[in-house]
Amino acid sequence: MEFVIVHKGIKPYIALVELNRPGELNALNAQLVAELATALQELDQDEAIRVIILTGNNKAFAAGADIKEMVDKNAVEMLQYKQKDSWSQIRKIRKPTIAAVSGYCLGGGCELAMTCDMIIAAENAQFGQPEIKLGIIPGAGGTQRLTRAIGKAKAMELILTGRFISAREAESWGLINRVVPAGMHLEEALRLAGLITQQAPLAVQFAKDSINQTFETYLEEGLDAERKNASLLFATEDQKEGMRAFIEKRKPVFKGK
Ligand code: DAK
Repeated sequence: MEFVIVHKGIKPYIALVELNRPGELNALNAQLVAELATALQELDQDEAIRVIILTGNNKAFAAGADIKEMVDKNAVEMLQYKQKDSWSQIRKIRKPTIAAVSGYCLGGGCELAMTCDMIIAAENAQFGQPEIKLGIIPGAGGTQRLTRAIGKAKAMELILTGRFISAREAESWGLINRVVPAGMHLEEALRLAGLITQQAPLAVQFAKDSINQTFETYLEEGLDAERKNASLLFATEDQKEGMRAFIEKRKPVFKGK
């Protein structure tokens, strides 16, 4: 692989995957993303590995999708962009993934970090979705994952202005797990990964799968399920009792029926 390096054996059960295109601040071209998807899929099948850490270099985790590769593409070519398959392979990794971020984490780079299950950032990290400044919008999940992570108002602000936020701000907004001093992000990611490797591997994978259901269920489906459950409760004695007690200005006596 040219743009991705896989390190095993640093600590038991942990693999470190390093993005390695430093001259372009790890800009994500199709080859890099394809190599990354292949590396992650192989590690997902490797019984000796329980947690995967994804990192860049000190200056950049990744400064976004490769603008030079995209500049002349038309809409149809973007819809058929090969990267799409690689991104969906990355999203389907079953083992827990931790992004260890230093420096720029922008656009597709920020989307890649958000695809990971947890994010540890060095103090010099900067996060942002600056696509708007290029006349486009995030196309690898940014509008969805950022909104789920930090809420609508703040996601609107970041995506509509394209401004960068510091690691501290990202932490206080709930985008990342925590900030550590510059240069300590890998050590902290390894420490966190080490705690997870001590747990039952299948339980860890099932927990990840269950937590991700929260994000993979559409709001429409969520609202539908909520409405059905709320309506169903009108078939219980406790609903009648609770509402009558309110009207009769007394305490309800609930029976669980
Ligand atoms: N793409 C290509 N090259 C990049 C790059 C990028 N995203 N970011 C940096 N580079 C290159 C620079 O061109 C420069 O190369 P040379 O000129 O030396 O050949 C080298 O990396 C060093 O960058 P700078 O000289 O600019 O370094 P500075 O420290 O001065 O500035 C910076 C660092 C991060 C502030 C600056 O490089 C920057 O603003 N970079 C672009 C950040 C950005 O706009 N990121 C978002 C990219 S758009 C979609 C799927 C995905 C996407 C869209 C659609 N579909 C499926 C529809 C995603 C889009 C994006 O991510």
